[in-house]
Amino acid sequence: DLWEFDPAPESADPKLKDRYTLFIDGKFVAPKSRKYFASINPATEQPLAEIPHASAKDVDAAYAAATKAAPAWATLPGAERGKYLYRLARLLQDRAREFAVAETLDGGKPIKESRDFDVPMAAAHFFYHAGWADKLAYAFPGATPVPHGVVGQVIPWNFPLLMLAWKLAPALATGNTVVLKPAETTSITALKFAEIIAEAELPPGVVNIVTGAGDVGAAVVNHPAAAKVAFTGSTEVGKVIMRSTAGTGKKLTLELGGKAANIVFDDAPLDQAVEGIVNGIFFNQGHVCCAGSRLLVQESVADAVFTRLRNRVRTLRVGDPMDKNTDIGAINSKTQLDKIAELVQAGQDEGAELYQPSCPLPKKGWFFRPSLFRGVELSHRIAREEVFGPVLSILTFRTVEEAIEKANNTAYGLSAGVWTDKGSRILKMSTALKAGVVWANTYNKFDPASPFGGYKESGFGREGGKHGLADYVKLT
Ligand code: TXE
Repeated sequence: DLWEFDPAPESADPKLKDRYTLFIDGKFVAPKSRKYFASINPATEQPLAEIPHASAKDVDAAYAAATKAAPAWATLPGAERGKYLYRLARLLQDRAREFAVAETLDGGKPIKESRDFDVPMAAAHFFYHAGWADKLAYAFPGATPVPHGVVGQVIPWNFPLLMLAWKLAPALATGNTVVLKPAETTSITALKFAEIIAEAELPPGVVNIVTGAGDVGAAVVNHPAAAKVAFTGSTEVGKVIMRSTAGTGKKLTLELGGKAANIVFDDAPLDQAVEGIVNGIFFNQGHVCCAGSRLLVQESVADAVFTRLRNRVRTLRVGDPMDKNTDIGAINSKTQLDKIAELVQAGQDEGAELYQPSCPLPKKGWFFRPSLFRGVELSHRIAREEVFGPVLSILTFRTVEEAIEKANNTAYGLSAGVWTDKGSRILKMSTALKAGVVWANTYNKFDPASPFGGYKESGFGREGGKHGLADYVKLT
């Protein structure tokens, strides 16, 4: 029997509809701690489900299972591993609607995004990496790629299912086994994905999912059985992880925060650019590490762009994430809402000019109006710190050189956007900008075949594409 049900854990709240279990060694198990916490629907502030708070013993059990499963998984013919990945992708497609609803209820993002982006992109990552599983020799000509063994992975709350796919798919394709921890505010789709792993009959222990807060994340990262650690989250925690793994021999990749410049030149198609700016900052409420949160606009078109932007922002629908017409859903947590409000206040205190449409907000739930700041200086906190919310800081420039200087004047370096009619300028900018991803005349365009990752304090390592595989193998 896969289900191990603890009939009366101390903290169980009878009001909650669902109680989830951990997934360890192919079994759905109650946490040894007997502790649970509630996952809250950010659009209603109502509890949705009980999530296990794993103890150190649960993390030990997960690593023991992953260690036991590692040799057989590593030596399984690549084509066989590929079949499992194809199965995961297809089973996710079969349950796409259920996953989209769960993602939206748990995280607050608009259903049209989880339905059209998160879930299909997650499936696409499994399909793409399934194709690599038996072709690794071609990815690394002249060398033999060997998996690290057991990988510890910690993921954030902004793209819960998609980040799980970004982490699991390359690890499994290359023959590693995994202990994964989702973020505490958004664990539901990861725990539902455990059901898909069981249904796909992956060998027990190949993937283990443990839930809980930062203490569980730290236990996953610092476990001696982890040969590699992959983390996506805040730069602050990334630095802690870098220090705690230093000298352990663990291979580490970090995908951290960002403060991307979205640069509009005066020869750009302005209507198209405005759509790209809106998508760049308001997609997923701005809870996006590569969000185009600094608009750099050439002075001669600054007023025209602002007017169009303001008119466009007035039409955005903020509210119930389950409504198919909603553009901006709920802010993921009260903590994040407070952080956004604090930075918006700082922007006003430092002298930038705030514009917000007067759209009504739902009475219950955590919502924030789309916000535009004009007159922002590079020294302002809203130009330097990651807001991770629907807040755009607008700066201006005169020359190409000034645009490059301002765009690179940040501790981060994850992504950037360039809007111009000149191909030569796109080429120049794509090498001059110190960012891992540079989009031209588009924004937030993703493909499993394209490597994604940062410069500077945005982290290191790449996810996606052939380059993403490299971080999951040793070359001998
Ligand atoms: O992130 P944390 P938070 C940024 C964004 C946001 C800020 C804070 O600016 O406002 O970070 O968000 C786990 N060892 N990003 O506090 O804490 C945690 O349980 C190991 C950008 O939610 O970094 C969760 O699973 N793990 C980012 C994951 O780390 C630890 C996405 C991320 O949480 C840990 C999210 C520890 N010591 C936030 N402490 C992006 N790059 O997309 C916490 N965790």
